[in-house]
Amino acid sequence: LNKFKGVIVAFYGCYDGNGDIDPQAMRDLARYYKEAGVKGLYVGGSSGEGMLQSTAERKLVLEAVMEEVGSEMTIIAHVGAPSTRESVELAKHAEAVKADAVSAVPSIYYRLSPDSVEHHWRAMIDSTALPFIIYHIPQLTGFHLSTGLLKKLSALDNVIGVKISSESTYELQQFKAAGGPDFLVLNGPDEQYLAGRSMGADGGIGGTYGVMPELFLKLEQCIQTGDLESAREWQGKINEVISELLQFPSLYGGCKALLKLRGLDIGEPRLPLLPVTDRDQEAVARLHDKLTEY
Ligand code: HMN
Repeated sequence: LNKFKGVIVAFYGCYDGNGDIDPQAMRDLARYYKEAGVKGLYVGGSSGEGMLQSTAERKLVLEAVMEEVGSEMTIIAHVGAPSTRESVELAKHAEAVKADAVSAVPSIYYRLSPDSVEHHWRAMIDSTALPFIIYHIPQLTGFHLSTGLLKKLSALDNVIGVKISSESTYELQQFKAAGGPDFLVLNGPDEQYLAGRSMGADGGIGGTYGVMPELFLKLEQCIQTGDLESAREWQGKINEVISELLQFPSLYGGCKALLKLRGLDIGEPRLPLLPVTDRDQEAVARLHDKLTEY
């Protein structure tokens, strides 16, 4: 399970000037993370805008990432789609291109019973031999995973862990206790990486890691060596950046504008996620300067 522990970057959607998927930009971005020392990528999740892409596009994205870094990094494919049918299709595709694991949110839009969500996840879990990581993000999906259902699912052989993006470290601890020592718990809220790790998370998957991978790697390093004071300092610096990013018209618009100043042009987020405006450029540049100081 070690390959899933630590800092896993939630990979961004990469588009060209027409708003189409840009495989070359995907490859460049994946290579950039590999060179920064990141161990794994979470592809097609919230940060990857998977929910805003067609099934064919999502396959293209995963293929580009696999071709570039599939043999060098841990690749978790987020395959959750509104319908079970498409989620299963994407899970099978992830297995065919040799991703290391699949992961999925519950179906979105309809109010679903726990039975329904269980069924949805089970269909994906049973459709491949790949490890499965449950994705719990109730503020976006509207579905609140109970510790009971988590316990039931964690007993299945393929289910190796949960990515928990709810902002409760109590719930995180409860999930860890329910899953047992060999069950992975991955922290979702980047602002609470240190808190999540101290309450039992084995690492994290995050949407802001991608603009400052070095800082998250340093933070993780401090946690591993038990240097809590430095860890708190790094988390503080990270949170200054996140607080500013959250001021932009969309978080990912801000992240992409920032990466552009680092020489990585991955386009704008797909609408309805808004890009930054001309007015925001100054703030982006200030943030970029701040990051280069660290
Ligand atoms: C993903 O699935 O791509 C992300 O890892 C999701 C991740 O948990 C993010 N949560 C949300 O977007 C709600 C966080 O990284 C979040 O962006 C960050 O903590 C800033 O608030």
